[in-house]
Amino acid sequence: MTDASLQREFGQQGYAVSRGMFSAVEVAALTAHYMQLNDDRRDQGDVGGLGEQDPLRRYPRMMQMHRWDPATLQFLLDARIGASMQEILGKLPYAVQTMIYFKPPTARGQALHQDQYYLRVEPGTCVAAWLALDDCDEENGCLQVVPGSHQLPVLCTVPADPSQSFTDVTVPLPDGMHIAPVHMRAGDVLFFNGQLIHGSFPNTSTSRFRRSLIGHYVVGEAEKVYKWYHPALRFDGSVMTLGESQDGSECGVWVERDGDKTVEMRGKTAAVGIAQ
Ligand SMILES: O=C(O)CCC(=O)C(=O)O
Repeated sequence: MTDASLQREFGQQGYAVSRGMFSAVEVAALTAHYMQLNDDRRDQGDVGGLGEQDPLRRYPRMMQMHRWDPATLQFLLDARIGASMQEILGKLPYAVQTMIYFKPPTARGQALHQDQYYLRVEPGTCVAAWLALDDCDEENGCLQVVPGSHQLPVLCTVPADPSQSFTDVTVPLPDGMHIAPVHMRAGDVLFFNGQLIHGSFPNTSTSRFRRSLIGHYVVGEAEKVYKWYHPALRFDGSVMTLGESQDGSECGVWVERDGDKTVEMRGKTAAVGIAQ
């Protein structure tokens, strides 16, 4: 995809995939690096609420590794990601978060959500760069998106199904709203808008991991971000001082009007315990 079509697709659908941005050699090195980190620092992963038999207990998601791991910082500030972001957004964003998902065979997914619910960027929104470290499809729990949902405001959350999701909240979708799997090859990078509804279903494979390395960014116009995401970094690594956004901003609920579902801003966002 050319930079111009990346920008067009991102604008229309709320997401776009840049194919083969990272080489097979880079993907192999990153995968080996994070498997080693999992061996060394698994105790620092996100294991809250997982049962003894849960495969995610052995391979928990890790977050904010760029604060102590130079390889993750290098990924977060990668010039190729910066160039695509510049093309998509018209202005370089600030980097605020990293995550690695190992999603081993039979692991649960993460219920549908909007990242902006957590990052609470003001003004504007956040953007993700999601690097596939494995080929991914429905079998191993690829990312699922609701095309066009980036046009929606932030929705109020409801409880998620804990048999399918390791996180406990989701956003309700009206009947008939279309959820699309994003098939990717290792090395592809998916860019998506912080308002886009996305998540993933369980990994139903008994042998395939679905690892992904993720950077989250806030748009260059941002003045505030939620407390878990400081400091924000420019692509040259220098710190950009942003204010802290607060709990209690409005969120939307679906209501029926003239036979159609529409969103009304009737709720308030609550405190979020950890970064997501
Ligand atoms: O990879 C997944 O299953 C979910 C990732 C996600 O929600 C995110 O990157 O914001």
